[in-house]
Parts: sequence; structure tokens; C-alpha cells
Amino acid sequence: MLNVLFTGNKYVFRGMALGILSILKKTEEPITFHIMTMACPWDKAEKLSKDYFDKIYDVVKILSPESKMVYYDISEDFTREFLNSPNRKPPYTPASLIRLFALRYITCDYLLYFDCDTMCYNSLSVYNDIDISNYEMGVSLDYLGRNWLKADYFNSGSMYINVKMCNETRLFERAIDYLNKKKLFFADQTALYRLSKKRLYLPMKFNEQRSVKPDTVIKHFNKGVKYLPIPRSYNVKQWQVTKVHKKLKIFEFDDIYELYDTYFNDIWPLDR
Ligand SMILES: [Mn+2]
Repeated sequence: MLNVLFTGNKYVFRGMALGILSILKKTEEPITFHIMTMACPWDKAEKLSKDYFDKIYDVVKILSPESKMVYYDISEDFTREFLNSPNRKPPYTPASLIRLFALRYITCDYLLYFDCDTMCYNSLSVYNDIDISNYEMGVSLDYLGRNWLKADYFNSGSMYINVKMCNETRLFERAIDYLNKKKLFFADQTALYRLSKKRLYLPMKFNEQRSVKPDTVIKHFNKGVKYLPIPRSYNVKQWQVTKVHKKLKIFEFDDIYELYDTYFNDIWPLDR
């Protein structure tokens, strides 16, 4: 069974629900979804409530009766570790650091981590054919960082994690320690980049940061830059349906938006 991790606070409910719906629509085999959330004293964001989790789980049971979902609230653990850290307020949100705690709670052989601004476009079963037994993780390059930072700078929004090896090398624990000593801009991503020794670089279709292609597995709606007529950054998320259509010209997920409307529209409608 594939194990998939999503992390975040209450405000990514729609992204999480859309990501899960897209995975279930494209992937036949059952999946265990691990959902980790937290609230911390210095951040106003609320955690994703158990109530919201249950609403997603109810739909998962309908669409994929053999799939499972597990809820983790890591508030205490996170607060203890990051209380005095120079990275306690990263530029995005403290919730972006939750992924570093995953292996304290999750036991499985291989774990897929996806940001809540990702959507699945082809079956996740392709990961079963990728051998990362000799690597800590499989990752794809960061579209902008590979040019501006380092040629092999990867994007941590989609990671195929070898749990056993990461437990042996203590990669995620060392990343938490590292962030307690050193302030970094892309905190978790740069810590994992600097500390991981054995990475398998996967094709960009596993973390597509631009247009969706026929073989795209994961489309990541992360920040991008348009160069013409003048360089400017854009940041359109998949729940901003009108912008996805008009600005990104992406229509490949319209069936998923319909599914979302069916099950979640009265809880939290998409932006149109
Ligand atoms: Mn992202």
C-alpha cells in the first residue's frame, strides 16, 4: 500500500482535499493518507481540526473504501523543538516545518510527501517502479533554485522518502537540530538539501512546477516568475479556480473541481 503524507494548518483544507481527490481519481490501489497538523503559540493559524479531517475521511471512504486516513496533532512536539529556534517564524508559515517531524510518528517503508499546493495527474503507482532502496529520498529539482542557488537544489514539495534509511542517517532529526542553530530562508528545504547525502533525482514529472504535460504525475502550484513583458512573480494555488483557468491556462483538473464541489462546496467553496 502507498503511504502519502500531507501536512498543514486549517487554511490548506481545500488544497489538501483537492490533492487527495486527485490522487484517488487517478490511482487505483488503496492508499494510507497521513495528515499532520499543529498549532503553535507564536502563530495565529489554527490547526486543521479533527472535524475537517473527518469530513475528508468520509469522502475517502466513499471513493476508495480500502484506503485509510490517520490524523496527527504534533503541536506539543513542534512547540518544544522550535520555541527558541531562529527559524520559528519562517517566511511562509511555521506549518511548513511540520514535514520534518513525520518520521517520529509514521512507520512504513516508503513515504510520499506532497505539499498541499499539489495535484495528482497520473497514477501514483508509478512510484512502485522506482528503486530508492540505496537513497534517502527521491526528489526533483527546484525550477528556480537550480538556476539561482545551486544546480542540484531540489524542491521539497514532493519527496519520495526511504523511511528506513532516513531513520538510520537521522536526516530529519538532524534537520530539526540544524534549524535550531542556523537561520535559513527556505528553512526545511535548505536544511534537507544541505544534510541529505544520498538523493535520487527524479524527472520533473514528479514535481512539475510549470505546465501540466501528459505524463505529469504531480503538478505543483508553487511560486513562479514570468519574464515578459517585465519580470514578475506569480503565486496561483489550485483552489483559485478562475486564476488557474485564466492566468495559468490549466484545465486538466476540472473533473477534480467538480468532485470537490459535490462533496465540499458547503464546507468551504473554491475561489471562482
Ligand atoms: Mn508548495
